Amino acid sequence: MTYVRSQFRHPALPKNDLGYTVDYYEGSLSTLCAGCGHDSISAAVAQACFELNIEPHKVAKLSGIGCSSKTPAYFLNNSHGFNSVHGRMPSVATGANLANRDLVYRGVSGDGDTASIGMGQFVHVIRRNLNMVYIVMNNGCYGFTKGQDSATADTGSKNKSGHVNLFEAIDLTSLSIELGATFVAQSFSGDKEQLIPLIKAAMSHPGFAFLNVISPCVTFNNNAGSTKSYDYVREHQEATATFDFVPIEKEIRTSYEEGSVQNLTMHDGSVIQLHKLAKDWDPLDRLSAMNAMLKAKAKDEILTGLIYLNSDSQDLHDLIRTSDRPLNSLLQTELCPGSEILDGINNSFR
Ligand SMILES: Cc1ncc(C[n+]2csc(CCOP(=O)(O)OP(=O)(O)O)c2C)c(N)n1
Ligand code: SF4
Repeated sequence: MTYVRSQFRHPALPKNDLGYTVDYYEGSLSTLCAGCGHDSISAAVAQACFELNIEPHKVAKLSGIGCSSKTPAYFLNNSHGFNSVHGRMPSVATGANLANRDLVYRGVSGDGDTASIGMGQFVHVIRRNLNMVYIVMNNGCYGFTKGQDSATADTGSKNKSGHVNLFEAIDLTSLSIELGATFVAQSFSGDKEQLIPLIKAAMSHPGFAFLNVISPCVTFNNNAGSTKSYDYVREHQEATATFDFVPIEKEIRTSYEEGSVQNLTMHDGSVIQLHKLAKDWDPLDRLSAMNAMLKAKAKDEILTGLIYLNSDSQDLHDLIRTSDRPLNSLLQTELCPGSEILDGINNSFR
């Protein structure tokens, strides 16, 4: 690990449509262990925002506590950020999003942060369909507190200290489909070809977009016998489809054979192109997505790619019919209906 980052940038570094180079989307130098999967996910987030021409000041990064929750410091230095309390990122995200719907909300959490202390908050943010991207950097352990098994550790998985986990794993991906998440994907930190377009699609989704990313902890859970090690995931990863994300203004060009591609048009007109590999699976059908997850589990496979998309998603603002203008920009005169109308409302409850 090096603590010195060169300030030199090649003058021919490509610029995006806003005139920024990718380093404008980077953050501080990471202090995570060299080889930690979380650093690859941070790099993928920066690359996705660069390619999508996102203005960093239009993004809010939120997290809980853990090595994973430290990562927002390592991408998008020019964005808003809030490193909250262990497991409590969803409620902070909900408050921020309700106050200002004009930002892109990106939550980062760990499997400990989400599947144990934060489980109550996680399930409720899903049912409310908050418009945010929620990334779990899933290493099956509590990296930050020295590698104890987390609730996503698979039954029979062995950690570095030789302890074998006896308990059933919580499968966050299946759980989020069950609870009504409207965009659900699964990926691996070592597969940036798949991860970057998935992050881009998640950011274009109007509603709760969940990304469960297996992200090996090289220090505490990368040993033989672990089911969240680099070797195990590479051997058991089973992609549902190869995946392209075509933003709204770009022309769709495909090199796939006709008939083998499924185009999923998103709310804003951008398109997800799926070249399907998995048979008997329809990403627009919740039951089919659940079945695909169960079948993969029975075969010890880790299904990756876009698992489920609800293209009719209505986010929390749509559901509770808030104003199109962000609430934090409304004046008191616009917010207060006046005592006559308030009296009428009060009388209607009598
Ligand atoms: C209320 C509270 N309880 C416990 C802790 C201790 N603690 C800090 S991080 C963490 C778990 C981190 O694991 P995970 O979310 O999986 O992230 P990782 O470090 O593996 O990326 C725990 C138990 C805490 N900071 N606050
Ligand atoms: S302890 Fe594990 S999760 Fe934490 S930085 Fe190191 S490798 Fe990553």
